[in-house]
Amino acid sequence: MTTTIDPAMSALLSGDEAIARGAFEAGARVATAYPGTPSTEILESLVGYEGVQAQWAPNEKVALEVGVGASLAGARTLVSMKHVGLNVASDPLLTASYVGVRGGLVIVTADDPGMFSSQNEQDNRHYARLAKVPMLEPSDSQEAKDFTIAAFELSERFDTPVLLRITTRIAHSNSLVALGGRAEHEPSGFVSEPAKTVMVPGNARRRHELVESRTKALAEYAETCSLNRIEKGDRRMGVIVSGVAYQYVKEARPRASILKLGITNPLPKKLIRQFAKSVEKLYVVEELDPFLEEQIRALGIKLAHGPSEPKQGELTPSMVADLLGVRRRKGREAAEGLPPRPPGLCPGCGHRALLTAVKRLKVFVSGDIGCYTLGVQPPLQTMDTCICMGASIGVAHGVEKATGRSDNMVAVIGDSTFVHSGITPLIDVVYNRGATTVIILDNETVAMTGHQEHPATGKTAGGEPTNRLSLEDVCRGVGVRDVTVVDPYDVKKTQKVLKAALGRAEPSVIIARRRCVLLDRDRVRHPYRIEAERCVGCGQCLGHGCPAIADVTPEGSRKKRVEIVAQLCAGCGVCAEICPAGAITEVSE
Ligand SMILES: Cc1ncc(C[n+]2csc(CCOP(=O)(O)OP(=O)(O)O)c2C)c(N)n1
Repeated sequence: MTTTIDPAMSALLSGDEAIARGAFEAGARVATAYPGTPSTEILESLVGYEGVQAQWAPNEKVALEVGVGASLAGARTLVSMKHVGLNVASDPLLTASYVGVRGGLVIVTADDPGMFSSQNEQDNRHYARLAKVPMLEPSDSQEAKDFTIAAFELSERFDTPVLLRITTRIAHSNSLVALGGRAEHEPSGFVSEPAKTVMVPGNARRRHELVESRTKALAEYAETCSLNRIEKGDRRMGVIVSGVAYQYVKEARPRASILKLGITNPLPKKLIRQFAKSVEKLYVVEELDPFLEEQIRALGIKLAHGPSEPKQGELTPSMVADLLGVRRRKGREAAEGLPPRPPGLCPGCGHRALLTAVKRLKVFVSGDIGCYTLGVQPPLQTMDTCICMGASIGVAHGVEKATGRSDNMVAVIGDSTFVHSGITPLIDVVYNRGATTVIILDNETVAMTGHQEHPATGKTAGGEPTNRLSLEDVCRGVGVRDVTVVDPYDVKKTQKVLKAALGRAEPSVIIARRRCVLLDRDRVRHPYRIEAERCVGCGQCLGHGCPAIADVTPEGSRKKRVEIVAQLCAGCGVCAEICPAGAITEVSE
């Protein structure tokens, strides 16, 4: 599948933007997603296209369920999420596979090998086999667009949801894309057909039969379709490859013969055998798990390399060059020798203020996923667990049930994460007579993934006003009687409220509400400074890890010397609050 690009009708797009463009051109009517790196920009980009109803869902499961509904009503629908999002959406996915579609249903899973911004690096190609749905893997932005359109067509032709898998490099790399017009697809409307859409066992058994025959038909289709192609080259070396690894193979061995798989589930076995026969030495190059390799070996095909172990981290062009025996001049890797720069909380971040109060209480902190997870780093070090989105409350409740105590621990969870999957575990705490203290860090946005809206911000994906979910009302509604809202900048008061909550024999929720400092940049605040004469050199202001506070202690000195970098200071005043000597003051004009 090669596209000739007319520069006048093209644009430089990231893989994410190209998928959005593909959905638009394919006539998608509905797009729904939950943010997550590296998939977020797909929906953000779709918001800008007329004719597509693009919206954020509270979580990925809901996103997919909305997608299933829209598809069953005949609309072409795109659902996008990061790899771990598919775990959340896996329940509807596995049965949506049985139900099939009416309007094409394309589900994008954006995997993150190397964990640039994720809690694990699972290889979601396994989901395609598990759910028995076709999977397409583009290798650049042009293919990201073309494969999206092809995925809608496949979905309707074979009555199946289609998984489109990208990885961070594809999602976030830009390349030229030929643009086309939109082909409108009028939704047919919902037609009642319980045998197809009501998955009671009797119906599901019949649908399962169809799923198995569908897989056979898809495998047959994969043998000849243009998404899989052989690039004939030097027959001494043949490489089977998909996704971004294709680019690395082309770079390392431009003359090798290549079987480029655009469909990685189900595999075209005859095509693979035919290719294997046509080359002397056969290699499989892939990132993470030996997903293709194991299936190819199971066909009895011999490879030129030994069985691969599951890999960790991203594949790099130099790793592929090594794998294919390319002799390289020893140079430095691009990132070699650079100091590591882990992300940190911003100056003025309300999360830091809140975690400072938590740290002082020396409690066990059941953490969650969001900017506040960065509190695990020194000097704050106020995070004892972090498993997956929404886990903080359940984990805390488990610790409480195991130890019989709730006065020495808190659960911390962000506003978006609470809406995503924190409400049901809070119900569990109430239902099972727990007394866990839950802190919702409400910065009125999804900060971690780049400031998206969510139900408690009162704005839609397009920034229009909508019904605002009240976190207080939700907590009270599920039965928590002790709900308090605090401003985390007020560290002393927050600490007091926290202490009181820990002493209660019932569940408490503290909503620490402070808008994300990056969304509040227009607000004029004066920086703070340290009055050297009053500073006692205790170093307590350094303990909360604000990047605007610099340790300038001369070597050998026991007394700390500290300075505030005015250009970085956001003027939150939290350091002034925690300074025991009153040595930090606001700079007046
Ligand atoms: C299942 C799943 N979906 C999406 C993500 C990506 N992600 C990480 S944190 C986060 C939400 C953070 O928002 P919030 O809880 O409000 O905290 P903030 O970053 O604003 O402090 C998201 C969407 C993820 N890690 N797991």
